[in-house]
Amino acid sequence: MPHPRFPASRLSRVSRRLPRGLSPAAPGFWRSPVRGLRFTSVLGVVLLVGITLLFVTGLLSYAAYNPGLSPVNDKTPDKGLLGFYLFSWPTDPVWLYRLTQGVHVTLGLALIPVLLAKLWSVVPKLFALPPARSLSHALERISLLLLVGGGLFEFTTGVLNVQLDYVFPGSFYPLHFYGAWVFIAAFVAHAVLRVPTAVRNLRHLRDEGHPEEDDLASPDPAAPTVSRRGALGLVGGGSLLLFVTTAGRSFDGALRETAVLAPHGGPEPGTGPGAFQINKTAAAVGIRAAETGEDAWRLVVEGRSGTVRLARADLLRLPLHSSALPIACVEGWSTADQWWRGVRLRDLAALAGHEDGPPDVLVESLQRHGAFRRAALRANQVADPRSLLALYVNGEPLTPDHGYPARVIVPAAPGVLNTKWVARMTFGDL
Ligand SMILES: Nc1nc2c(c(=O)[nH]1)N[C@H]1C(S)=C(S)[C@@H](COP(=O)(O)O)O[C@H]1N2
Ligand SMILES: [Mo]
Repeated sequence: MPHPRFPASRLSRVSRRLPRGLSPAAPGFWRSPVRGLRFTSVLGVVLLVGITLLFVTGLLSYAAYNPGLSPVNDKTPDKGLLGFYLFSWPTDPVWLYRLTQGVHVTLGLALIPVLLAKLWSVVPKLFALPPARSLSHALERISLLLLVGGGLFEFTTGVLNVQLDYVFPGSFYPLHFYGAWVFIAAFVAHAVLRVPTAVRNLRHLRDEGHPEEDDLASPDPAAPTVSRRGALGLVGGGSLLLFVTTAGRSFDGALRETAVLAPHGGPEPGTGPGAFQINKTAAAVGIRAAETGEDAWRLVVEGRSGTVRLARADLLRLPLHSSALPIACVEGWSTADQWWRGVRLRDLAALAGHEDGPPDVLVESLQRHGAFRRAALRANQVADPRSLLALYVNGEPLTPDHGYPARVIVPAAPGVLNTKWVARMTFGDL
């Protein structure tokens, strides 16, 4: 019997607006008419391509650190078998890391709307009961948990690292690296199971209505407020917006200014020869002018034949060479080629007694604290004639923020290997 204060006509109006089932496990709870196999399939195929590219460029980035070379470079010491693919990172082409890491970070950010839309599109399945109908169903659901959890984890840690500038001191790399393997294992299993369905559904993208056996479509859809194509357009528009407000970080000049969402985007800092992106300023890491002046600073070079101490004036008397090389940071930003001038790393190796082909080198900064005060370079990087201990950039002495009095610059390497404010170089097989 209708409640006296709610006449039958009003009651039915109210109940029409309420979801039929109140529990999210009830099939009628999720009523968006956009959900369905086709919507999920389009997003799934985009993610299949995108995440594969993210995984490959991510593994490349890890390899670019040369983690097998020295514990100093190794951000993931217990990688074990997962390091099976590591190789000596090459020095050609000089823009290699600019490209791989620019793609990794820009694509990762641009895929966020696609990932979220994909999760939204399958969310009813995550609530479905019973939790498992059979062993294979249970396994599938566990793999889905790893997939969803792994995906959210990888995107979140990546964004935090790029946006907040090292919120995970030293621990971001293992988290992101192990997370990537868990995620990709679940992703491959999921892709193998689902790609055939997705492809079948994409063939009929233009058809209206829902394909047969569409277990993602609501059995009781609400009236549409946006078409499926409109919803896809929104997701694509969101991705495009993220793309155009991020990609500029990999370029100079006017294009960089379009990178409004990126922490190291926007206009170049300052003007003049040192006016290109700075990772950490001298002040930020506690480098004082008193320790970098002509009287105070000495470069200590150690090698087979002992120890050599050089003032900046001594370095300037050695043969100087120029190289046009970019800086490319793991955070995805990079600069165009800058003109560096300085002493070849291999000439410094020779000075320390390694005339017959340079070995690896451990480079240490004046900087006393922080993860990036030391880095090891492989013999192939030391041997490259373009690898310098730079004293000048763009025709002027290095600015304090770019590493005065001397910094390393190596072709194709991640920014982190280009140690600033160098104080000591130890040549020898590491
Ligand atoms: N001593 C020292 N060297 C360093 C760093 C640092 O924090 N300390 N940052 C590294 C990183 S992560 C990058 S990307 C480059 C950036 O160089 P730039 O600031 O001259 O652009 O410097 C590298 N060299
Ligand atoms: Mo960096």
